Amino acid sequence: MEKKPFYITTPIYYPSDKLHIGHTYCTVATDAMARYKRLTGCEVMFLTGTDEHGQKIEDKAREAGVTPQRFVDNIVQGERGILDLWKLMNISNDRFIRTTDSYHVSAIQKIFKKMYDNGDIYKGTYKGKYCKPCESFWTESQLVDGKCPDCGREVQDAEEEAYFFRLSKYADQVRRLLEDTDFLEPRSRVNEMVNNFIKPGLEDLCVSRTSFTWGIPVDFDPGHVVYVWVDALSNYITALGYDNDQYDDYSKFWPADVHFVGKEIVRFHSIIWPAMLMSLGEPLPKKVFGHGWLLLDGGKMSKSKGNVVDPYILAEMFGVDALRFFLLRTFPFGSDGNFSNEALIQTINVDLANDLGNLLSRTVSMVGKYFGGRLPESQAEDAGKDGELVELISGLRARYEAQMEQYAFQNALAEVFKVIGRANKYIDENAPWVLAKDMEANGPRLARVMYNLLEVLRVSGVLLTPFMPASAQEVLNQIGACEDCRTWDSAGVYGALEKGAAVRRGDNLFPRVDADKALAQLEEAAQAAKRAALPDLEVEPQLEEKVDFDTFCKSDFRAVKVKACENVKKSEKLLKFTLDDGTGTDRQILSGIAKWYKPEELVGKTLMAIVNLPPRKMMGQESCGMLISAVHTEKGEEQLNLLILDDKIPAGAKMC
Ligand code: ME8
Repeated sequence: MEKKPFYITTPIYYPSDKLHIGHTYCTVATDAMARYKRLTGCEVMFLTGTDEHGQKIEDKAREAGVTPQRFVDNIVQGERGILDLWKLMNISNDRFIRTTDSYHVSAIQKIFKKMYDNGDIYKGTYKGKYCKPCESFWTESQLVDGKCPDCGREVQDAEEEAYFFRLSKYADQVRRLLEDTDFLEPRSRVNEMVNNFIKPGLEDLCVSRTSFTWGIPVDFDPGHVVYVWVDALSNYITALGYDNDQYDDYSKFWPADVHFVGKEIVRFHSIIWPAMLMSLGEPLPKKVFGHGWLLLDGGKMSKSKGNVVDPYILAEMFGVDALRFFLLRTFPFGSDGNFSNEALIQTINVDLANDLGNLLSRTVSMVGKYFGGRLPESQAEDAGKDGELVELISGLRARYEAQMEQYAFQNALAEVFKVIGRANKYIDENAPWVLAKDMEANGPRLARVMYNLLEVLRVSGVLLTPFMPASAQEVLNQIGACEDCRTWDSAGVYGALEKGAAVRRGDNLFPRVDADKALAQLEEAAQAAKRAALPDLEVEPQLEEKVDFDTFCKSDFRAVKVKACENVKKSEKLLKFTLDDGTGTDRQILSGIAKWYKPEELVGKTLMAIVNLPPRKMMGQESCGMLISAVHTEKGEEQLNLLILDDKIPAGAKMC
């Protein structure tokens, strides 16, 4: 029988800082859902990745003294980077997209062009607020108390040429989608979207920038880069092969079954993304689910507040499965939840060590002690004593499924742990140690008691697999579950385990955590991390990527003489040069070196420039090339020295 396709995604993460427990939460939830769907027999496509363009990344790379590409490569692929974290957390994604992947880049250019050609993207003027010291544009709504959200300083009115997407055209269609269908969940988020964004009037969206370069160039208008959200949202289709030849899964997996996203980016996914797809004439995803945040001390974790929780430290101390389990057992997925180390330790001790761990170790050791590790076939039921437990086991899968289908991970796990709790009570009610005193008379009855306990462990083991893949398999190994009784089908019935099941005692899967000791260790680790307070991922000085010789030879480096030089109005960084490049026509280059040079000291000097780069606009003025300088860091301060040539070298002399 053909498997039903199921396509699920996480947001693609910004590789600007190390990921923290909040990002891990979202990815673990998606992983649990993907594994659950695979268990139920679907053919799953689970996509995650990284969102690598934009001004923020460009700025961070500059601070680190490396190219943006080198910077993101390090955070994505470097030691303890994003890929390492997902490996550690046992994330089973089928695909990983990076928005710098070349197939994605060219697909975005095609998507942008399609929307331009169909009239949904047009050229206009972006009017916004400008922060001079940060050289950043902001919209009115991004300002904090009317000031720059980054540095808190005064902003001024500014304009730049930009492309716009006719978002306003789709306002009614998007509103109907939100109000009349169950596209967006939890439903409480619908009112927020409609009241805060649609009712006040959806404005067209600025979808290109000229004030920085680290983005996907608009190929028919160089100098403009595609707005990072248009680039990022499209990842969900380019990763399937939309407008590219890298993959061929679009017809199978699109529309997505669900996008899991954090609540602050619901707006992009439930308004802008459907409108973009409407413009492209493509089907809409079936659902967007906006999950809550993990808070620390009541506030959002953020690098700048210094209150992020490092998943590496927790996974290393408590184990990956315990951490995965805690995240989904403790917090309702649609709402915010308060993270604390105390809650983590308590969940491990109560649910895992006490309830599940004890049930497993007691059962396995009793089967070992009373039956030499293998149950006899002859077993005696006692309908009165077994009925309730058997019924609970038989109906567990259906109750769990109902919750999982609503992404209610916490409730699905609560269903499993209700049965585990009931089984522990069943041990006390049936007192196996008393039955064991007279094996001749009570052997068959004792065997049935043990069998029922193994069945609880079997069904629970199968249903816990999406949450704790390695530990749940170990539970199933210890109770001697055969392949056929580890399946989704078998989890729906009582009695799938063969009667003569042989158990094999293994390691204590969930050791009790000594809370005081663990909390002290965590405190120490947090202090050590603060002391270290070095760059998040150390960016090692490395050589840049190789370029082939022919490509390099196309670069037109030449001597240029400075005819005039002045500060650019409203900019603290930029100098404007008028240059003689040997062609007989003046060349204008803007360069962000005002911090190091005064205009007057450069007039008459002979510099080195690359002159065949596409023109860029900075602060509304065209820059045709780039001056060459050497950059290094001294006592934490960036230093820059222009490459100044001997005056006797004529303008236009080529570098070779
Ligand atoms: O938003 N608790 O990337 P991002 C729960 N690149 N979730 C949290 C969290 C917390 N404390 N902190 C962050 C972006 N997240 C874009 C997405 S998708 C086309 C582009 C979640 O790295 C956050 O809510 O800033 C978001 O869903 C995800 O991590 C990625 O955040």
